[in-house]
Amino acid sequence: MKITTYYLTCLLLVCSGFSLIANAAADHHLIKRTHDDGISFPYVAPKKHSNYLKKIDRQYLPYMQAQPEMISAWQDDRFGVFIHWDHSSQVPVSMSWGRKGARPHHSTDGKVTKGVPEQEYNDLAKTFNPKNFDASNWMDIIESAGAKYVVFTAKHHAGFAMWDSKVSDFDIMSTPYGKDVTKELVAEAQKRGIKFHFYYSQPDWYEEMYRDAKNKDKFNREFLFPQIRELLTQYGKIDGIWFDGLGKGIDTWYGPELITMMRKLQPHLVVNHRWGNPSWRFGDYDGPERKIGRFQINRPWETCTIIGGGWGWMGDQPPMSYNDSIDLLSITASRGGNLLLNTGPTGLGEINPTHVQRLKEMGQWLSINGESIYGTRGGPYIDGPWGGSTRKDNTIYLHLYGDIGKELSLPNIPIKVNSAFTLNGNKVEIRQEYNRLNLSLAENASTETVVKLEVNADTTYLPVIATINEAVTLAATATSSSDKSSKFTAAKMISGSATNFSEGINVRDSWSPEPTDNKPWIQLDLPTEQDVDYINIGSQSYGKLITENLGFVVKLKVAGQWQQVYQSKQLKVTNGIVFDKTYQASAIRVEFSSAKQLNINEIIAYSAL
Ligand code: FHN
Repeated sequence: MKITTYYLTCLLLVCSGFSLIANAAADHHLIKRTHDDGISFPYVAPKKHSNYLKKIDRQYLPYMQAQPEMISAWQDDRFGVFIHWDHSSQVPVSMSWGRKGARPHHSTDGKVTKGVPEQEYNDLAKTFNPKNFDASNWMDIIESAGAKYVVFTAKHHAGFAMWDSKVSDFDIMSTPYGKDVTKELVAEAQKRGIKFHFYYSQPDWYEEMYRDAKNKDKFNREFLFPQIRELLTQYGKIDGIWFDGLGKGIDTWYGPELITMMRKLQPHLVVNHRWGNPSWRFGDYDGPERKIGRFQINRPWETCTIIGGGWGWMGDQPPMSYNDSIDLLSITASRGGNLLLNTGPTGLGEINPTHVQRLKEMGQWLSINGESIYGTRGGPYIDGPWGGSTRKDNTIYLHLYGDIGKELSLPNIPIKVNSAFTLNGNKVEIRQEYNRLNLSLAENASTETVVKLEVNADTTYLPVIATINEAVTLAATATSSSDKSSKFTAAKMISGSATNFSEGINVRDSWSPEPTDNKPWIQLDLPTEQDVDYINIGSQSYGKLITENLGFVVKLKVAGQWQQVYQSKQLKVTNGIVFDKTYQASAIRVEFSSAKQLNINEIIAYSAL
């Protein structure tokens, strides 16, 4: 059977290859491969990356990437929990960014006007005594979430070391607590088979050697390298290092030499891309932050974001909604990425009970649907407002997080579907008719609906299948009932630029109405009438809980007349909508039930393929 599958797969490849060549013959530029389409194999690194490799000492080359099997195992894990915790967790401020002090070699240095005064912030080490910290309880929580790895802040930008460091007195051993919490956490994770990665900020806003720009060599040799060596020799098997270099170039940290030292100490390490400038795409995976990455299956990637509040403890902020947490996991996996979801424990060492509850609920969902996440890869369908797909061996999983009702029609897959059912046990009717795959569910789809398609070939080599045409709203003109301020205008939402600085990055622009606006709406006028089958409405960002009952209706202007085509009782972060038919629309209008907590960063309409 395996051989048949193999030859069938080869036949598929040849057919799809011929069709590509046939098309390309008509349009030769299609054959040109770019590193940046996220789909072409093998992945082609940017020129600045490959040119840099030509210049470095050859001895470092074998260490610049993880072993392929380690990367594949990391991708199989799919879901990790991020923990931001240090001495500053005693006060509800943004870790490091909440310190009103120097930020050497950062663009905001000398411009900080708010926060806890530097000395007061640093002196929090003198009172740090997390007497309720329980490493076993933390790892039980991570295990109950269904997470397979943990990334723990060994040292954040403000320089406090959460382990017993001989290189610095600004560490956990110099606090009233005086015990090595890192040692306890690593041991508990190893006991459970949970993989352990250290988050480590190379920039160090406390360490004198770092401040002195003339002494990069001294800082690297006498501080950075020794601290990394400590983390990789004091705690047994470590699975990864998660650098946070704030965009600085790879030579700032003597990158090739550093990674060689690391992999000689722990050969199986997986390392992210922030030991160089992220755009050079060094490291083993890309790392979009506070947003879900694009559909990318030719290079590993991981989205990191907050479950609620901020990175470190910023007061007892609630987590995102359950639906948003499952959407986040499903959309990320469908696009080919891992999800790293952060919680910030308190200064006493407690994880917010509402975060614990949400993580456990994610674990319950994974106990039923985990086979559609763990060990899978993104595709073969490219996601759309309807949902997305993951694949493994002879199985395709359809994550129907969009509001499709009971029916969905997708472009057909070039292999036969032998069976179809939802992972929570309902029958699904599948009709493969020529170039369409049509499915009918027994009940309306919801965030939790995952359809399992068992097919008669290995899905690994299936070419990706697009499901949506180009967005029809990119050149739209946006107007609104009101704009909260010049920072939150309807036009800015269309531009999609990111100019708002938040905890170290710029987050996407968005629209909010004036708080007093009791009939808020936003309208997109299209340059010409367009076919519209789908729409995606993006609000807030993952990690913000919408507590308001925020309902909305969608209207389309068809033949000059407004028609209400959709309504929802509750806005989510990602609102994918599949209309009941194709509409020829010249404008789109979304009317909301309240202005409270209303913040929209995306309204994109598409026609179906
Ligand atoms: O500045 C940090 C921030 O505090 C947080 O640690 C995030 C996590 O990815 N990284 C930096 C911002 O990109």
